[in-house]
Amino acid sequence: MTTATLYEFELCPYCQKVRAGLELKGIAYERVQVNPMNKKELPTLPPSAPRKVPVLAIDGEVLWDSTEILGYLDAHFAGPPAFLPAEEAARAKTQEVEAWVDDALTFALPTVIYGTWGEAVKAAQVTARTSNFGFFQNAMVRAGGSVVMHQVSKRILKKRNETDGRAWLSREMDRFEGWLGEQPFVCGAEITLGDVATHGALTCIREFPAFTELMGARPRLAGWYARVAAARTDRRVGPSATPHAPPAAHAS
Ligand SMILES: N[C@@H](CCC(=O)N[C@@H](CS)C(=O)NCC(=O)O)C(=O)O
Repeated sequence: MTTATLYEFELCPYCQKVRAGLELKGIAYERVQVNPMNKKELPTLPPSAPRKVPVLAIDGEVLWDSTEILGYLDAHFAGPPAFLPAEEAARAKTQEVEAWVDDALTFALPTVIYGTWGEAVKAAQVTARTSNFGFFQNAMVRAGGSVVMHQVSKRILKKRNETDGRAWLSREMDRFEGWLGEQPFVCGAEITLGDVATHGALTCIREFPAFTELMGARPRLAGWYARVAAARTDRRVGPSATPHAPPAAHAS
């Protein structure tokens, strides 16, 4: 049986895309938290590969880039679900949704994770809790991480000509709901790549108040999120799967 190792950061939407893909394909995987400062846990990569996460070691191969990894999983683990539908228009649509995840959603999400000081402090705590830091690095991340992350969020907003992360995310989710329409999944009755990528990326904010706000305001999105979460739970193999139960309380 295939067992994969995913090298990741907990709050990285690209890594969460891959986790969604692995779970939906029923592939058991282990997670290795990579230290963002030196990335020393990463396996040997060819010089052409960026030293970024996600990296997936699977069946003797080392893969990087979330889009490439999902493509590999779909090619080698035929499904169900098949991430790419056979019909051309559906295939183009689901690829468009994945491209939107990579180009827009993954940039909007950090601005609601790190947007306020309270959120940035919480995010630094999540990173410190889940990473392989030594005592001093851990203390540094808790103290300094929130400042850095808050700055990162401000920089993204400026670069994208946005002023309010929540308003931006809301517009992006309007777009997603437009693709979804009244269907169970973006291409109809079956989960495809666009669902995998969007669900994975949104998983990053599930511990944050913005997630509860978003789902509370959008029953159609909440229904879709729950359907994909149920499929991930049903098909997952092994203990590493992402918990999807909404957190009991949201400390900010
Ligand atoms: N296109 C890549 C993007 C990966 C990426 O940007 N990863 C970020 C984390 S969210 C990273 O590793 N950043 C560390 C760095 O740039 O040093 C993918 O889809 O996997």
